Parts: sequence; C-alpha cells; structure tokens
Amino acid sequence: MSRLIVISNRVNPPEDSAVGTTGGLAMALSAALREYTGVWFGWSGHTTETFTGQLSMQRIGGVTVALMDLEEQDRQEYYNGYANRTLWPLFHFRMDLAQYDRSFSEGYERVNMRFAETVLPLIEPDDLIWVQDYHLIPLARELRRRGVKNRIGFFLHIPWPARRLFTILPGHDHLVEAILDYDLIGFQTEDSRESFTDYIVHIAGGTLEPDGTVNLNGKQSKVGAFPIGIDAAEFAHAIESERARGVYDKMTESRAGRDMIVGVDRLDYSKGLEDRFLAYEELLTKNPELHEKIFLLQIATPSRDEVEAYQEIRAKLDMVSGRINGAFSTIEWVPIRYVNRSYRRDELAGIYRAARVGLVTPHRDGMNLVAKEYVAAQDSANPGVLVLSEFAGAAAQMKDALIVNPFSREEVADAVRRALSMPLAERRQRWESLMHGVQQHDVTAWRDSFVTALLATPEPQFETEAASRPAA
Ligand code: GDG
Repeated sequence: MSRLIVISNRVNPPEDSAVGTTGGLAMALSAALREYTGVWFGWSGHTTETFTGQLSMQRIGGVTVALMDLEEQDRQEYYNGYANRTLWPLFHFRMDLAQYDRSFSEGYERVNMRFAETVLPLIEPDDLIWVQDYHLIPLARELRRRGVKNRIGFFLHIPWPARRLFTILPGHDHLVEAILDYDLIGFQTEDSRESFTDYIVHIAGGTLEPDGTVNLNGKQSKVGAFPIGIDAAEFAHAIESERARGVYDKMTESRAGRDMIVGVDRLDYSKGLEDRFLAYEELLTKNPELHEKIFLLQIATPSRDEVEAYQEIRAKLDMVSGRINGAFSTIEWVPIRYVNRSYRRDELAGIYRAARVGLVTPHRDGMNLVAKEYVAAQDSANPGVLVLSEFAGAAAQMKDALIVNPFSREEVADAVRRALSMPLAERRQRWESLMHGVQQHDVTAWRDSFVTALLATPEPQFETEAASRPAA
C-alpha cells in the first residue's frame, strides 16, 4: 500500500477525538489518516520573522504531522488575503465581499512555493500526494516544477462557483491552468463538478471526455465528485460516552419541557445565521402559541476574526439576536440562546441528541458535516428532524431532510413548524433513511473512493527535461 502524504493549509488534528476541533476539514482528515500510513503536512499556524522552511515532525492524536511556520506577511497576504478575502467569498457566491489585491495573489503564489519546497524532502517515489482545499490550488504545479512525478490529487472542500461567477476572479485562467497539474480533481458534489467542467468547455475552450477526463492546452486531469462524510463509528462512540449522556441530561433538565432547535456553525457569513435568526423571528411572530414552548440554541464558534467581514457578521448577529430576545423574552423564557464558544465533540453529541430540530441553513456550503452529525446523534426510538438548506452540498444526499431555501424566512419558519409537530412514525422513517446514508457515505468511504480513483489515473507524463528531473 502506498503511503499517503496529505497536505493542507493548517494541520490541526484533535489530540483527543472526544474533544474534537472546530472545522470540518480537520476532523475529516484526522479520521481519514488514522488508518493510513502517511504524513499530514502543512502550516503550524505560527509565524516567524523570516521563513526558515524547517519541519517539525510530531505525532498528534495517532497521526504523524509535519509542520512548518510561515512569515507574518504570508499570513496576511496568503491566508487572510487571497484565501479568506478573495477565494472564500467568491467561491461562496459572495462577489460583494471578495477583494482583489495583487499583493494577495503574490502572497498566494509565494506560499504555495514554500509549501512545495518544504514538503519535497518528505516525498518518496511511491507516495500518493493528496492536497486539500482552496489554499493550495497551484501546489501541484510547484511540485511538478521541482521534479515530483508522483500521482497528485486535489480535493476542494468548498463549492466551485458557477462558470460566469468564476470569471470575475482576475487571473482565473491561470488558476485553472495550474489546477490541471493534478491527476485527479475532486469536488463535494456533481453540481460543483459540473460548474468546473462547464468552465473548461465553455470558457477555456477545453474538452470533457465521457469518463470525466478534461483536456486543456495539452494538460489532462480526471474530475469527479467525492462527497465527504463524518466518522460515523467514532460519533456513535461519542454519543454513548458518559460526557455526552451528562450533557444530554443537563440539556433535558434546562429545557424544562420546551422543544429545542439547535444550530452549530463556525461563525461565518456563508452559514446564513442572520437569515436563520430572522426566520426564527418569523416563526415566533406567526405562531404565538409557540412562545415559551420552544427555544433556539445557536452555537457559533468565532472564526477568522482578523478579517473585517467576520467582525461585521459577528456584530450583526449580536444585534439581531439581542433585538429578538428583547422583543419576545419573558421573565421565564429566552427565545434564543446564542453562544460564541466551542464545546467538546462528545458534549456536542449530547446537545444534538437533546434537540427536536437540527437547523442547518447555510447560503452556500461545500457539504456541511453538522447536518450529518445531527442525524448520527439521534435516538432511533425518538429521533429529531433535520431542516436543511438546499444550498448545502449535503442536500444532494440527504433528501429525507426537510429541504428549504435559506433565503426565504417563511419557508424556513414553515419547515421548523412542520418539524416540531411531525408524527413519530414520519420522523423515524425519515431518520432511518438519513442515518443509512450517513453510515454508508462516511469519512472512510470518502477517503477510499478518492484514493482508489487517484490510483486509477494514468501514470503522470512529462514532456520536458526539467519536469522529469528527479527530486533533489
Ligand atoms: C468545510 C466546508 C465541508 C463546530 N463548532 C464546534 C465544532 N464544530 C465542528 C462541527 C463540524 C465542523 O466543526 C464544521 O464542519 P462543517 O462541514 O459544518 O463546516 P466548515 O468548517 O465550513 O468545513 C464544509 C467541510 O469543510 C468538510 O469538507 O463540509 O462545507 O465549508 O464537525 O461539529 N466542534 C467542536 N466544538 C464546537 O464548538 N468540538
């Protein structure tokens, strides 16, 4: 079996899977790597005055990691700049928030070169290289330039934007040219895969073969959809833990017979939290009989707080939740419990289980693992109902959720109303089908299907002398 070299921007496996870590990619990758021989390489999250390219090898939570530090300028231009101020908003269809600045794209190129140079000594001839996410699109090109001949795959955790939207990005053609240095390009959904191949065919003038191979300017890559899942076995374990049970009991006591609706998200504008609060307000306004009978627990863990758009959404949510609570609260009841902190993973499992409704309403989301965790945490004898945005990648798989348009407050409010009064038989029927999907398409299935597809790609071919030089 080949070794797997996984490369992502941040390397932050949880030391203990029961504690977990906020962010879908970290949880998924550490689960995927625990059963594979290999190394997870990337940025430590720390900065030094001058870039040294030094590697620090460690063993964290059963995974071998190789960490490098970056410079402060890298963090500003590459991470806070191109990754989080340019690509993230644009790929989440927020062209109004996307910023284009040459220093950002220069920083992005520079850091991708730094990744390539630093990881090079770790790569052995038979290794499979698997690069993760939008921070590292040009990395295969940089590795090829340095003589790496291994198969290299890329997986995008976020959506790929519609073809016309993508052309807004200055230098979009260069980015796509670079992505074609991967042997396999994986997306979360068929929809993202199609947006990408549409661009190749209709904008860039390339071709698409029936087996999913794209050709452009003499380059060739295989393209596919590989929907990510959760570590269902680990989550089943978490839900049975003493801590999960303790939190479940505490929540049951504190909800005092009221039905709980739960939302768990990184505090990010793509997650649709403001509209979610407004939909909940609509529900309360239209259904006075629900007052004091329900409440919304929204856990929103702060994220990327050096970027203005994140500071703004945080301030907005403070205001909107405060206004709704001010208008509807009584001396015995607060309609929204809005919490800006993170919880252990086993505690989250207990919280999900205590909620009658899981409310997952992003405006755009590559997949959304919270939807899957909510389902996995339910009691089979008395499961809750998942209300899910049609714009989460998860909606393509989780058709037995109540699927909503998150931009329509009325639609979301009506779905929550329906979920709250859904008969047990229907809840069980929907849950069984959802749970089957969560277990079938778990994180192991995701990893194995990607790795199998990568191994099945043709041997990388090199035309020039320079490109076929062995790694130094
Ligand atoms: C990206 C894509 C895609 C959240 N709060 C706490 C906590 N979390 C955990 C959740 C879940 C993860 O963070 C969030 O994952 P999502 O998938 O919902 O979203 P992103 O972070 O945006 O992830 C996304 C994912 O990558 C994987 O490909 O699904 O579309 O945007 O696991 O449980 N975990 C703990 N405490 C918290 O307070 N322990």
